[in-house]
Amino acid sequence: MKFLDEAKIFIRSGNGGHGCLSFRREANVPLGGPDGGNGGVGGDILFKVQNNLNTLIDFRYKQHFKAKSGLPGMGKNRTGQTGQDLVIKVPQGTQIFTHDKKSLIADLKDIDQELLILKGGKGGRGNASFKSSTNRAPRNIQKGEEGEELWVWLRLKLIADVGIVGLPNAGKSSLLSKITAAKPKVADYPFTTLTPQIGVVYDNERDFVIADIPGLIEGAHIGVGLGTKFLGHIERCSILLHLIDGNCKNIVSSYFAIRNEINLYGFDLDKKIEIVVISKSDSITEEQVEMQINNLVSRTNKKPLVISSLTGQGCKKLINKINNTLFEVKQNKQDEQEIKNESFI
Ligand SMILES: Nc1nc2c(ncn2[C@@H]2O[C@H](COP(=O)(O)OP(=O)(O)OP(=O)(O)O)[C@@H](O)[C@H]2O)c(=O)[nH]1
Ligand SMILES: [Mg+2]
Repeated sequence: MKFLDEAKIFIRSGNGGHGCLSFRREANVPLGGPDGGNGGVGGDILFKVQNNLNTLIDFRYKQHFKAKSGLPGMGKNRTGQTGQDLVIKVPQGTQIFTHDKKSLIADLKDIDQELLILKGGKGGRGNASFKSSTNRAPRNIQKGEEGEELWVWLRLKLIADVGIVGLPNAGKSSLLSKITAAKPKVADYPFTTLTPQIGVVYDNERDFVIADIPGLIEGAHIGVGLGTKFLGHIERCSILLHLIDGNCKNIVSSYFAIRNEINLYGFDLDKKIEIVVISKSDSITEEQVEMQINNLVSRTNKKPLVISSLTGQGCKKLINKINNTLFEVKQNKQDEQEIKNESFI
């Protein structure tokens, strides 16, 4: 799966129903008069922010969205049925742009926020509504108004739950491809990954989104390597997964090289929960693993997890750890919100 943060879709509101041409016809009622009802209003196109969505992937499979048209008016002064609105569900943070991507139509920031984008066409007037003192039997009707249509771009700033950070070649993309369906480029040279990649980990309905960004090197914050321009993609993550190559000569300096860049970047990135992971365990001996762990713990007090994306060793444990941590983060956020609400009362 490619990093999907854009989708182009076609939207169309419903047409209004036509007005009806009809006259009252009943036994013993001569000159019954006009009784054609108005057409129904066409359905609107609305966008709604949905809590459990994280990507725009659904729009890869469906690009055309049309609201229902209003039905025509009928005799006996009956108004046509209103066309049903179409509510398009999008993830929080979705922005809607015009087809040329030049102007922003809407910025959907809040959960449950709902926004009307295209209004359905008005229903046409039936002949009954044209009746006047001078024209008692009008034969004119009005057609329903056409719905509006538009191609729009949806854009989503990547909101991953977990962001993988690490030096180039640490095995970040390999991990992403091991635990998600994403197929990022993996190669034995630094800066293989040039743009952020995203994947979804499906774990017994506790899914989470994980982002892989290009490797960081010392001085990234002043633009060395690919700089820190991709760190923006993980500003909203709850967890940073700090991956360190088990083969590295000095695990402590590798660890601090990345921590330093994170600290210097700002935007509270350094306050995020960090899970430290030693990668490529299959390529080193158990003694070397032990040594790397001890070195790291003695200097940083961080107990790392150990994985291999090649054999899958430790990956399940890592997923559990991430899920439990995400659960705690959500719980804490909820508690904070409740405390805020209580103090408000
Ligand atoms: N033996 C072994 N090799 C691995 C493992 N994970 C990654 N590698 C190798 O390490 C090299 C770098 O892997 P990538 O996944 O591209 O590393 P990256 O951190 O995404 O690199 P950049 O995108 O350049 O920052 C590749 O040659 C991988 O095959 C692992 O678990 N075991
Ligand atoms: Mg990579």
